[in-house]
Amino acid sequence: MKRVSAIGVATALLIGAAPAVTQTASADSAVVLPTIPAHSALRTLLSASAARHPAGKAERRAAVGRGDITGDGVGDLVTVQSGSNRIDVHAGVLGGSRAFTTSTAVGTTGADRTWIGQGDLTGDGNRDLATLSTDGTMRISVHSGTYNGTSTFNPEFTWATGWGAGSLFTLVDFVGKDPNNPTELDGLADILFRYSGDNSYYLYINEGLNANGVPQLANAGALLNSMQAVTSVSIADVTNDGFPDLYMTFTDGSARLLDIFAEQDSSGAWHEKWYVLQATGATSADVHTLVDVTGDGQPDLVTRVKATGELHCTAHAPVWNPGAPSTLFDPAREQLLSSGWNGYRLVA
Ligand SMILES: [Ca+2]
Ligand SMILES: [Ca+2]
Ligand SMILES: [Ca+2]
Repeated sequence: MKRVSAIGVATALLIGAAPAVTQTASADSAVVLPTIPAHSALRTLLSASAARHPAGKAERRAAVGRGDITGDGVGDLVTVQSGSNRIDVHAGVLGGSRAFTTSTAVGTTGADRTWIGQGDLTGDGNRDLATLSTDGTMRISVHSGTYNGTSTFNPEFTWATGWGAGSLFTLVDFVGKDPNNPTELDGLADILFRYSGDNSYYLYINEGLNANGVPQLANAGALLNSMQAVTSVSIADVTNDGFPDLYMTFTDGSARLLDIFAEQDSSGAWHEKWYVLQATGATSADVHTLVDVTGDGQPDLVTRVKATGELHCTAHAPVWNPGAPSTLFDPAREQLLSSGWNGYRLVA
């Protein structure tokens, strides 16, 4: 694993030359699906997990908690308003229609910000904010520990530069920092992103804070190749196996799920599998995020349709059925949460 200082990210990206990408179209797909490179962090993860947990995935331990911003343990949304660039937190409320209807301004960000993300970068259980500027600068605002309007987040600071070639950023506790036991999540949000230089999806592992309180990153390399047809990524454990799954939408309008620990062969090795959750229409929404709205502990699908300003929720099925993947987020269960969301240029 290549260790990088936060400021060395851009250099690391350039040095970390990706393997040659072989384009292969899956037989059941009109789009190129991402593939896991042969000698990648994920392959290592799969084999390490098989060695450590030969009896199966039920032994893997889930995240200690995904954290939130308001402090009640229920996931929240963050937006940046068009024009004013005000940052609002929309409080999650379990049980349905009142979710995200109460908002609180927590600050203002720059007009040059093209992405905002939320995740616990410091490991205290409170989600922090990260933003990306058009010049490739990533800044973070650490949660103060108290949810209190504009004092909720400490002043932002520059975390790293050189991220301009990245897209589809996701902040999520994807692996634990202990290389001997990566499937035990550590509560530290890692960062995943597509690099335009090779269309691969990279994982930078959060190794915790340095003496100055700045999260340190280690480049774990490319998780996936051939990400060019992907239009959004949201990561959460929706198959209930204790390890995050990757929900993606594609240029053909499909929504698909990559379950990393889908099947175990007779030698104990794990294999990933793609599932089609929705064949068409998924890209009518421009924001897709996985957060528990109903309160059953399973992530629901929350989407924003910018054209109508509507925020929708599709409740997670009671049980993940790999034989009927389209039932996971059955469009028949889709509900309107609220309107007026077209005024936000960024949603996370
Ligand atoms: Ca909350
Ligand atoms: Ca935090
Ligand atoms: Ca982590």
